[in-house]
Formats: sequence, structure tokens, C-alpha cells
Amino acid sequence: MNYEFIIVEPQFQTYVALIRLNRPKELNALNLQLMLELKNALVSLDENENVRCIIITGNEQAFAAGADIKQMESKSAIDLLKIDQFETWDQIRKTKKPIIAAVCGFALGGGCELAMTCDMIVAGESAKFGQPEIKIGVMPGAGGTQRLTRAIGKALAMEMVLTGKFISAYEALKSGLINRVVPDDVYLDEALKLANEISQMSPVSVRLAKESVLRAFESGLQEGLYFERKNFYMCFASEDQKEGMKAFVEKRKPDFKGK
Ligand code: DAK
Repeated sequence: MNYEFIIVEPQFQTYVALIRLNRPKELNALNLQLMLELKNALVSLDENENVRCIIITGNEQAFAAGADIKQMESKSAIDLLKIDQFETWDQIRKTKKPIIAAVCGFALGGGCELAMTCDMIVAGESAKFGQPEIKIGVMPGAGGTQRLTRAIGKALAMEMVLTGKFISAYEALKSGLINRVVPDDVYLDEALKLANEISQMSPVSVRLAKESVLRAFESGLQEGLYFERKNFYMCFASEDQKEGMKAFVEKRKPDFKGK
């Protein structure tokens, strides 16, 4: 597929695909076409049996500085309703394979929301996270008030959303928003290491475990526990479960086939 605003490498490394947001002059501002391309790429990588983990990244200046304000500026509420961008954003959330956001520079507004919609975040030291929509007279619209609050708690989320202040990579790490901070020149390598580690596991159990963690994040405890139990039983319908446990007993490395 031909993309204008993203670069996709389905076999960046064995089992690991890379999507690079690529509007560098606009700090990777997320216009409608970029989001559509991202959605299409994720659907295609999700179906690709040679992909087990996906990394989304930007460049050293920006992961993404938000939705494209120039494109949004003149829109009415009814225009937005008709465009129905939520369908595109929801697809990111629905991706079955794990997605790691490798963030350097700005992750603001929709950029921060995109990173939070991914499953894990690896950041370079210069990363800055923020929901500055309040400064342009709106508020987060792609999950920012919900995901940020659940990830870092009410106090800091409220301050960020109401003042638009940015937090550094280290503050983001301390508050539980991200998984790790590394020097800028190795943030992608570090994300890749994590992706490689996950890719060694059974794709079946990775898929079911991801769904279950998301359910914990997105629902009440009781509902989450029932969901987890169902998916736990389902692991036992896979050959990978037999192989994984057999390999443990036989003291060898498992050979997972995704079946
Ligand atoms: N949109 C469009 N262009 C942007 C942009 C953005 N978000 N951010 C930066 N740019 C452009 C700048 O206009 C500039 O373009 P030229 O003037 O050169 O043509 C170029 O990128 C470089 O930016 P600066 O010159 O401003 O660079 P600085 O280093 O001085 O400042 C900055 C960097 C990141 C602090 C600054 O650019 C900035 O404040 N940018 C805006 C950040 C922001 O407010 N982000 C939130 C946008 S609102 C939804 C889904 C998502 C959303 C809403 C709804 N639905 C599903 C319905 C999300 C909304 C948002 O994200």
C-alpha cells in the first residue's frame, strides 16, 4: 500500500513491524489522512502472520504535536460529527497485536492520546507529554481525560488537562504513564528490545493477555476478572499452551507457533 504521511515497514525485524509518522515539518500533526493511513496500516499488520508486535514512532523532534489544528480550525461540531473520526481512533484500540509507542520530543494532545492508546510507551529523555487543548479553547477529545486520569491519577491529570502543562519523560515515568526512559539516541532500540521480547511469547496468549489487561484498564474489577477467566481458559485451547508447559517441564526453550 502507498502511504503519504506514514512509513510502514512490516518486517522491520523478525516479527516486529514499524510505523513511522512522517509529517516532520508539521511536527507530525495528525491530519485526517494520516489517521486514516495509520488505521489501514494497523488493520493490515494485524492480519499479517509474520507480525507479532507493532511499534509506532515519530522522529527526534516529535512523536506527534496533536491533531492538525489548521485542519480543525474552521470545523463546526456538525462537521466533526459527519467526519466521525472516532471510527478511525477506535480501530487503533481494537488492534489485537501489542503496540509500543516509541516517543521522542513532543507527544501532545492527540499525540499523547495516540501514545496512550498504544499498549506501552518507551520514551527518549527529551520526550514531553501534554494535553494542551485547553490553551486553544477545547479539551481532549480522543480519550485524554479518561486514559490519562486512569494512568497517572486524578491530581496530576486534572492539572495537565486544565492548565495544558507538559510533563517530562522522567515525570511521566514516575507517574506511571510510560514504561521506560532512555537516552534519545536509543529510544527506538529500546522499544525494539521490548517488542522482540514479546515476540518470543505465544501470539495466542499475548493476544488474550493484552485483551485482558485492557479490560482491567477499561472496566470495573468484577467485569475484568470474569473476562480474564474466560481468556485464561481459552489459552488451554491452544497448542502453544501445551508446548509452553511441556518445554518448562523438559527444561528447554518453547517453540511457539501461534496455534
Ligand atoms: N497542528 C498543526 N500544525 C502544527 C501543530 C498542530 N498540532 N503543531 C505544530 N504545528 C506546526 C506549526 O504550525 C509550525 O508550522 P509552520 O508555522 O512552520 O508552517 C510547525 O509545526 C513547527 O511548529 P512551531 O514553529 O510551533 O514549533 P515550536 O518548536 O516553536 O513549538 C510546539 C512546538 C509543539 C510547542 C507548538 O508547535 C505547539 O504548541 N503546537 C500545538 C500543540 C497543541 O496544541 N496540540 C493539541 C492540538 S488539539 C479527536 C481526535 C484528536 C483530537 C481531537 C478530537 N476526535 C477523534 C474527534 C486532538 C486534538 C488536538 O490534538
